[in-house]
Amino acid sequence: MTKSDHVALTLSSASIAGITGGGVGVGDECNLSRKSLRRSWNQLPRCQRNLIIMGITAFCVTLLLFLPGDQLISMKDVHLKPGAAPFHMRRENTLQNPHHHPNLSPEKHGNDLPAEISAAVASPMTEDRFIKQEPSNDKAAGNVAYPEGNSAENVVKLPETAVAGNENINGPIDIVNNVEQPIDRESSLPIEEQSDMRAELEEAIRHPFNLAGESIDLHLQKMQTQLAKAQHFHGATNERQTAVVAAFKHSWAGYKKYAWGHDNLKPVSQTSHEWFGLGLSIVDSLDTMYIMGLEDEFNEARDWVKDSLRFHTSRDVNLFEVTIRVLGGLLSAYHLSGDQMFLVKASELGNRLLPSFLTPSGIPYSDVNLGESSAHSPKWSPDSSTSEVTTIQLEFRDLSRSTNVPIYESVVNKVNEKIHALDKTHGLVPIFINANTGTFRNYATISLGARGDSYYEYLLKQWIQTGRKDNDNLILDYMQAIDGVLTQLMRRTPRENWVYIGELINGHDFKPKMDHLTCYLPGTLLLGHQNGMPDSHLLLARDMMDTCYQTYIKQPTQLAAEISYFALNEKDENDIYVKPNDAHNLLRPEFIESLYYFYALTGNRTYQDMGWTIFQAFEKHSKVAAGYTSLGNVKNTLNTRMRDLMESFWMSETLKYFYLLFSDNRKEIDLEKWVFNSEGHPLPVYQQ
Ligand code: DMJ
Repeated sequence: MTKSDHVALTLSSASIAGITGGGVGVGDECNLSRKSLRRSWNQLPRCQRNLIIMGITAFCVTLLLFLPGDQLISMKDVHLKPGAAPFHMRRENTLQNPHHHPNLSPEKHGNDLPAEISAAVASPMTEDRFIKQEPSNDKAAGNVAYPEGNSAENVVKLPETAVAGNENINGPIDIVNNVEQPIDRESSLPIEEQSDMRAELEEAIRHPFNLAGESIDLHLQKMQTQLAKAQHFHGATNERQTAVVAAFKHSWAGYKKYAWGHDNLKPVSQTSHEWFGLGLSIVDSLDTMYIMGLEDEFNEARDWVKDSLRFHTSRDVNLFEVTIRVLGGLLSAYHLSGDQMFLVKASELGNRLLPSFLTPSGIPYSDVNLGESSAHSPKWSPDSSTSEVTTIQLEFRDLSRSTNVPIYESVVNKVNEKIHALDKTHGLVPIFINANTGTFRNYATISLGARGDSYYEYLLKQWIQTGRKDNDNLILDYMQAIDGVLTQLMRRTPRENWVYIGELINGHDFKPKMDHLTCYLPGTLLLGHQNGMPDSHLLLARDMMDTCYQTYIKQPTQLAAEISYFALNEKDENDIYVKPNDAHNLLRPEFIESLYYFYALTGNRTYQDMGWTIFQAFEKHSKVAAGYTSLGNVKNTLNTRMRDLMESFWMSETLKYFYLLFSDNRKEIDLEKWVFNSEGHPLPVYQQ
């Protein structure tokens, strides 16, 4: 028989069917056909054999790709014994088991993607560690091409097309990343200290009304000498400050009349808005009233805090928001007024926030139930926002220093250490982090706007709070991050040369988009420069001030939009533009905050004039009968589309920074002695 005969015989499916369907006994028949097939196969030219193998492989891959994810999952559930599947499938199996971790369930994950894609987004390092934890009989099972180390070919990479251009934080990337990764149990603390810390943490959670094993009151009585002393403020001294105080009083009156005890005022409908049920507007406004010299208003707010602020309701709250607004508000009121009641409340709240830190990695969960002493990841994602877990440190540290109880500072220092140890992109961080694994989400956006902003702010401010030590990781990370901003995120517009900070979508694709939130940066950069940071920071700060101001005055209302875009080249009609869906203004403070730092640190009154222009724009477009409202559209003076919400940061931050900006005494708050938290609450600077 010639080779070609064999080819003709063995490759014809009809022939194969004929052999297997003949009258010979089944065993013999199979042996015969197997031998004949093998012989025929061996006689095929190598290139034909390769072609056939490639064809079969392509067929199998196509089949797998078109099978829906749930079919894949059920397939593996049925067929795969433990350790007998490719590693990504086995991990998927673990994921689907809701008992694997109390905070993970299939519903929470919503992971209906094929297992391959889920596996593909896990980090290389993580993937490698996971493989090493698998049972050793996998190899014997013969189904796994087992990687031995962390070599390039062992790394499963996400295909570019799977993520490119996907910028929706609630979109497919979130689903893809609903993957539990291995837990990093490493800690820089020695084992005994770790378990001491854990015991202290659990003790504080079990007894929210105690400090260091005794009642909060008793504990604070014993440390009487260290308690805060009241600061003196003289009230408005000029017309502009008086106008700001009037704006505050108008806001407060509306809140008092229509929303007293609730979180926020809805000034158009003249009703209230509840978020956490913690009287946010009252607690957030305490120090503003104290600084403005509004004694009556301060006292009525104080009485409400004393008699009505309770933390035992079973309700999920956001750790970050409650920390910066309520814990920060109480601590600041305590330090400014010297009233110990605020510290008592802050201590109880601090204890009730601690369950967030009971995570495998030490990176806190985003949501905590104050009444139930439980915490979990956000409902929509397994990840916490990076800015949120890194913007609680000033407050927790201050609580420890004020009460002489170290646990609050210990838990946030641990977060600092964890974040410091993670790989970054030129010092810049992805905007999502997993509290279970302690790792950043792969391919997450890098931004100095939403979910990234105050990571950078708190690096500098924590360093200032703790006495500005040389070679401190906080300041080293800050300097590296600002270098990253300068080299990776900063751009100029083509015609008018406006400097702006863009974003890196998926961690690498530049997008010329800047949130209004980013306009806190010039103020922080200037504060850093004042404290010894390089001149490049100052130059960027100045340029950013100009750009942020443009985002206001280029709009017909002279109010900035939530998000601005910038021309990449001359084909774009305008150098700065706003898309219709981004045209809202929420009464945010960031640019006013930066104006305040520029005035306070330079004494240049030009910044006051810039602020006055903006203050008048708020008066014109946002003021309504019962307060000040957010707007839906800053692009049309005749159609501003009032949104009917006055967020607590209007009274806490925006009006406070306006008031301090217009002060005749630019050191009304001495920035050598005080550091503002992210919600505009001044806290004392410590010597170490
Ligand atoms: C405030 O709650 C804080 O300033 C926070 O850091 C960012 N968002 C708002 C104000 O815009």
